[in-house]
Amino acid sequence: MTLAAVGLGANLGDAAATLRDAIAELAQLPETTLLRASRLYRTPAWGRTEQPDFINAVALVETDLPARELLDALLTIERQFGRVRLDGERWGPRTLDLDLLLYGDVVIDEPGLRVPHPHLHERAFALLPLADIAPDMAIPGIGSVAAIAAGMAVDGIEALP
Ligand code: PH2
Ligand code: MG
Ligand code: MG
Repeated sequence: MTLAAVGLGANLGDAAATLRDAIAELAQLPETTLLRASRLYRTPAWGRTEQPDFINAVALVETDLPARELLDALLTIERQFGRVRLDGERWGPRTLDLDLLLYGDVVIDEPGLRVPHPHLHERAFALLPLADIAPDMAIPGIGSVAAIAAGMAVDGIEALP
């Protein structure tokens, strides 16, 4: 069993409803138990700022799926929710984005699969919800989630009621 953190984000359509439904889908994954889900947060777009605010959350699962199979299952859920990937587009608006943020304390650097997520430690929109549900998890090579989250600027990020 491996503890894995999955980041959820959306900024097209009814993003909050999409995230709630996607969390329910994570609970249905084979060989996987959904342990906890964070609150939903409204977050200003990061990286490419001229797009609508995102809704973000993080889910914590326990899984027997290998990391690559878990990732493939996440991409399948993205497509179920209408995710379209445009050639060469990076950080654009999307109906649903599911990112494998952490897979235990495993470090993987393969084409299409990098864990820990390479930007996790610099993204408050992922770290804040992760700190809600797994403050003691380690980002391998960087530090504990709580310690990194405590040093982040959180301007403009707010938890939804
Ligand atoms: N995802 C991105 C790029 N920028 N900004 C916010 N606030 N939330 C996201 O989920 C997000 C982003 C690429 O995956
Ligand atoms: Mg992403
Ligand atoms: Mg992604």
